Amino acid sequence: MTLAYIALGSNLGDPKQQLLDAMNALANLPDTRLLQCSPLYRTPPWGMLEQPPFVNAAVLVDTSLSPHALLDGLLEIEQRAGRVRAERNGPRTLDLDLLHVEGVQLDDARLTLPHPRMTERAFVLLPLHDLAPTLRLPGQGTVAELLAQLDLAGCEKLP
Ligand code: A4P
Ligand code: MG
Repeated sequence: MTLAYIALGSNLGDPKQQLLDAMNALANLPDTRLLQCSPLYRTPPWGMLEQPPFVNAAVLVDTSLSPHALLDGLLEIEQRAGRVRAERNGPRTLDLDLLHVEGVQLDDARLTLPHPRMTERAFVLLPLHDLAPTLRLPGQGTVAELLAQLDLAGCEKLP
């Protein structure tokens, strides 16, 4: 079994419910156990600013799926949530990104690990920090160190 960290985000429909449903779907992936869920955060849109605020979270799973099979599982859950791929950084019902898989570094046509843009995004590192502050990303420092360099303005933990 391998530990894997997954980021969840949504800003269309009922984002909070989308994330709770997605956590449930992740728990039901084959050969996978959901170990931990972060709190949910409301976060200001990053990248494309003219869109609704996001709700973001992160989870830790233990899985015997390969990283690519896990990615397929994530894409299928996004599809079931009605995800339509439109513009980059644009609004979405559900985005599931594979952040880090223990002991794995890879970069191919379908998958890059660790996720290449995670270290610059408070909406990713803030919930990840709740799960794994001392997690060290290859060549980049710990989650706590990386988060300390980011602007958390407007990010708010949901009750
Ligand atoms: N792919 C490669 N590596 C990975 C990986 N580690 N995890 C490939 C997941 N997918 C990976 O994904 C496109 C393709 O990337 C996948 O099919 C897979 O083969 P996508 O979900 O369409 O796009 P993306 O990589 O998520 O990039 P995109 O659409 O630009 O979205 P971003 O960059 O993730 O940004 N603001 C806030 N506050 N909160 C947010 O959650 N999200 C975005 C989306 C923008 N602003 C935001 C938020
Ligand atoms: Mg994605």
